[in-house]
Amino acid sequence: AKQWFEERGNLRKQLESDKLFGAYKGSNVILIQLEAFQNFVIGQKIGGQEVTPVMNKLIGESAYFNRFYHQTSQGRTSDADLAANISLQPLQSGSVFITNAHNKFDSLPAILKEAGYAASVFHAYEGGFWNRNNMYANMQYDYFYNKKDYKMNEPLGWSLGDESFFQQSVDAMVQEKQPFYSFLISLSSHHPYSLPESYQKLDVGELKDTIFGDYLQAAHYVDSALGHMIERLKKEGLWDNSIFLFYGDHDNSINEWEPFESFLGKPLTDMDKQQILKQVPFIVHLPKGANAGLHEEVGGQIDITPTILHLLGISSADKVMIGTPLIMEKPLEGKKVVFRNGSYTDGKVWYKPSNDGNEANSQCLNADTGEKMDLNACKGGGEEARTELTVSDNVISYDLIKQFRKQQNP
Ligand code: GP9
Repeated sequence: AKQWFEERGNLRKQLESDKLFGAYKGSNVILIQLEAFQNFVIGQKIGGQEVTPVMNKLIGESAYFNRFYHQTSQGRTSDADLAANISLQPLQSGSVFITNAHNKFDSLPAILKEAGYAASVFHAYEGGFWNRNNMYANMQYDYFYNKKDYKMNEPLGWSLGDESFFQQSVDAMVQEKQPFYSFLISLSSHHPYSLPESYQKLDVGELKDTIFGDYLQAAHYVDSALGHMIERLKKEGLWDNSIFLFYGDHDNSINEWEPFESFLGKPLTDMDKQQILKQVPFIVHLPKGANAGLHEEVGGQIDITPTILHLLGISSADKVMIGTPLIMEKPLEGKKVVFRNGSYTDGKVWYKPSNDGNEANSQCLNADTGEKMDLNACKGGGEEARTELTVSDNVISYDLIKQFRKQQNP
């Protein structure tokens, strides 16, 4: 495992010669993880209304990744957090936040603090959920703003509405010494998505009172709350000196495809469904709207921390991380996104490992059409995917980062 991570670190080292390495040195970082937010709603309309008008507009002045994937497993929201802030794969079962909260990790907040940043995490729910209290202390956040720190002035669903959650979180950011890292985890768009009638601003027609219709309403509400947060950041003078990023944590667990098809206005192939299930948006707004544009190359949650560190010019060459930076002058060739079940995609192929352990029964599919391809086209990649999962599992299960560091400084 040590050698594998050293090689990955060397690759990131080479990428430091890229022009964007350090281009946003010293900026604040505001990263938002949106609950169950999938990519398929972006740019779509229902009943003539845009589902995500704020995001659609923001995309015009941001880097937007439309082939970006969540890499979660059973640990759901906590797995997304692990991938995004620690750049390791989740375990096959359980949640690393619960099973390995006392490990040594190279976390984004810890690295940023070493570089002189303040680091806080915000989530308006019980601090003990997903063992966050312990995990966040270990990740070295200065402070975890949880339910007890918020005024419950907009009770909604499990807790506080995102509108108020975002505003109260900015209240805290304004007080923070700069530069700061703020990580926010939203909650209002949690399954089963039903919002009070007065919150349902979209006319979803016959989807009204279905779980899918409710999901669209929830996405619309989150989009609007995010818009108000952006206005507020501008007013507080934080917008132009911050890197503002958000992504979805995982799929929405709506397992019937008919409403997706009627919403998207087309029948969906198996590959379409696969892509929809795994794709979450990743949108990066850089100060002054610089480096905006559509990125069609693949990326995943594991790449978020390396991307942020690259833009800030903080080397991650000696850190135990899987990901590679996604915002560079020239995207990395041969980039692959590996999923917990051993699948991977590079944008051209989609590899599906067999369930019976017999590689001959694995499938290599065209990532656009789903057409079967010669398995050899996925062979090397399938092996790389297995290795990535194994080395990540070993690092987590045997707390190897502690040992690596002991070997470096005995
Ligand atoms: C609760 C929230 C929900 O704090 O993060 O997590 P999920 O059920 O989506 O994993």
